[in-house]
Amino acid sequence: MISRRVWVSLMGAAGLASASSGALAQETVKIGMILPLTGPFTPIGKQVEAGAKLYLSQIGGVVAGKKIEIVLRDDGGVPDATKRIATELVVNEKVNVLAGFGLTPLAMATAPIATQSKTPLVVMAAGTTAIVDASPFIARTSFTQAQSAATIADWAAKNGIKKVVTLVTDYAPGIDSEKFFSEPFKAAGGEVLAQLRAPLQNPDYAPFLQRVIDAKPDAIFVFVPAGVGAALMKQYVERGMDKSGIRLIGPGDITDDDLLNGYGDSALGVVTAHLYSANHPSAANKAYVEAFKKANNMRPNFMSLGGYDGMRLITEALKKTNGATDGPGLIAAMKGMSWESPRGPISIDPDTRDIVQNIYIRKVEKVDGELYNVEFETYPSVKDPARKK
Ligand code: VNL
Repeated sequence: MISRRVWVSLMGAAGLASASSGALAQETVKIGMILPLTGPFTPIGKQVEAGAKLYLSQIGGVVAGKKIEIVLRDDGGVPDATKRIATELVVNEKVNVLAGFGLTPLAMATAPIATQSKTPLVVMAAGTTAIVDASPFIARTSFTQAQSAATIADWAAKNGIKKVVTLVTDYAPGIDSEKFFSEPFKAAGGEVLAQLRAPLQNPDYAPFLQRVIDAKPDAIFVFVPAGVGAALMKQYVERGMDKSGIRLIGPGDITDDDLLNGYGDSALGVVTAHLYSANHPSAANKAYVEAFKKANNMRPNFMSLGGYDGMRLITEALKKTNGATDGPGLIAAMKGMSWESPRGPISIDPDTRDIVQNIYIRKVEKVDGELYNVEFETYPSVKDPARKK
């Protein structure tokens, strides 16, 4: 924790420094982007970075007469590092906006800095509902776990799935996934036989999957964070669960476009609910996938959209303020914005600053020799169900 006194003096020093650095500083808007670019969650950082940079290059890097500069930093996925880097970016680099945040604890650790320094903070990856409540300066362009969890609950209950065991990674977005699947699923007449939680660090899924097999459910509902789903998928297949009649369902983190093709045919038929598929059939998405692949030599996954749309949110807000960068003005400009993203139509809820978006039900299928999540049903304009009274 930074004490209030130290904070005020740091900010005072920063103010003096910026006053003397003159006009040049005003011509550039700095976006401090903090992402995991080393460690197990590197793929998340890479996707968000690639999405953000693609959007910026497409608009030529200038908005409202100001040059937009991304100041990129690696936190290795460690909350203390995220917080320290955010402080450094605000105080020394004088960034106008903070952005990125690959996992919930990283966004949560940084929220007080956004509040204290009145710096808008755009969450481009993390998905726990509580994040946007942690500071009035936070807006989100990624997703909430509840959006996908509640949607797959509705779909499962209507499609002959009666008994489910849930298995989630034991941290905030996993707990949200478990709760916002189980509650609506039970309300719709479904039965949750067991709720299992695996550790975030070095999980061994074998004992959990054995308990699932013993419980004989119709389906296992799974949430694991993006980028690390392969270990679970491998054990699911090794135990023959793909052939045992226990279906795998969940939010789409486990079949994210980064990993999916590596799973092989055992992933065929897995049904998930999520905000994005690289296979999403729209002109905007075809153009996005093509440009993204050309620039990065990989498929965009759902995390990339948080970066792409996040840069759009920031730069459109700057247009609205005619380039003014004061925090309260920028965050006010972000509220209520809407546009067509490669994922479909999205908006920023003016009351919560959270994203509203379509959630699609998708099935893993082979398209032109590659595995994709093929969308077959749409739940339009889903507001975070965790907020409904
Ligand atoms: C989170 C949620 C992270 C969903 C994820 O991947 C994910 C989070 C790293 O809020 O921490 O797929």
